[in-house]
Amino acid sequence: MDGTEEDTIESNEEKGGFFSRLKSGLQKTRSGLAGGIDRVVNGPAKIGPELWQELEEVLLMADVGIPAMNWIMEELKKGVAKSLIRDKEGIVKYLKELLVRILEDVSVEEASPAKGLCVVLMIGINGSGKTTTIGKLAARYKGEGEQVIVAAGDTFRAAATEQLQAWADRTGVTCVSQKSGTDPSAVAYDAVQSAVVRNADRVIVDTAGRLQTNKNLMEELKKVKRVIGKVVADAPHETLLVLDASIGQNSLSQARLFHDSLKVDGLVMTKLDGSSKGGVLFNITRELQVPVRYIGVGEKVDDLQPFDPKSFVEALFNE
Ligand SMILES: Nc1nc2c(ncn2[C@@H]2O[C@H](COP(=O)(O)OP(=O)(O)OP(=O)(O)O)[C@@H](O)[C@H]2O)c(=O)[nH]1
Ligand SMILES: [Mg+2]
Repeated sequence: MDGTEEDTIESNEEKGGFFSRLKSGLQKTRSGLAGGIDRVVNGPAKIGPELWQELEEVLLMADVGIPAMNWIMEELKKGVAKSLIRDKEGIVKYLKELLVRILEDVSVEEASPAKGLCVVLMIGINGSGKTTTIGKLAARYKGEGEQVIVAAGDTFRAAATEQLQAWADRTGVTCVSQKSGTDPSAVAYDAVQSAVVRNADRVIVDTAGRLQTNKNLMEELKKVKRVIGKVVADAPHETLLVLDASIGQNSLSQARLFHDSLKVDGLVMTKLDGSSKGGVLFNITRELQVPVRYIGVGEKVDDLQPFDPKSFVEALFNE
């Protein structure tokens, strides 16, 4: 066996590992969404109003949301009218394609610059998983050979800096921080400045996450964004909103608020492990037209992966 083959097998195994964790993490969402669809399709109703009604209910119960549900139902009916769907099994196949389409229609390439420094700003309410995600991302990019700096921009919560510093120590990246209570935009400024000086590849800026209803938070984050742009003209290259999947529809209203104030480039869905509300991902993607970039299925460093619409839908439907 030559090196290339070994590499392929190894990376497949890695994928398999994450895929099976994703599958087991999505178990609750799967039993609600795919399980519900399965019951409807294998039930007595023939293709027609009763079956459509039952499918609508399953989609809504799974947190897919009304707009996405309406679109899916319209497309399914069109599929039947055009004879693309001929039987009830055909419904499942078509529905999976529609779900993938919702996620793929917005999945654009990561907006990092072709070369040079990439600045990532991480935002989201408290407890959503920002700091943990930064730790996981730092490890990932470091592993790809990048020089990574993380910035402790959450100067509000006690121990936030220590938490990020611990991730930095564990992954062997530099953490830029200042004392508690410092203006977070000053920390971000310093971090980006020192990244420029050191010729680093990536800066990931952590932020505080008090409740989104707190207007000051949005103003503070806007300032951080502005200040970063003063050091590097087109930075931040990526503003990533971290959302806790387990809170279901609430994450949609959070996402709207953050997107309105800060223009989000991508989403990170954390805590998909054990959540029954994974369906909300379709709702948010479709409404905001913002792609999911990463998904988290656990607390460990390798429990974060770039988001792939097809594998996600596969994991949702396959036992
Ligand atoms: N099960 C699970 N837990 C996660 C995941 N991502 C983060 N967590 C946990 O969620 C908790 C909160 O994560 P943090 O990274 O501290 O969240 P934060 O957004 O930085 O919170 P604040 O700093 O308070 O704003 C921690 O206990 C993490 O270990 C995930 O994908 N799955
Ligand atoms: Mg934090």
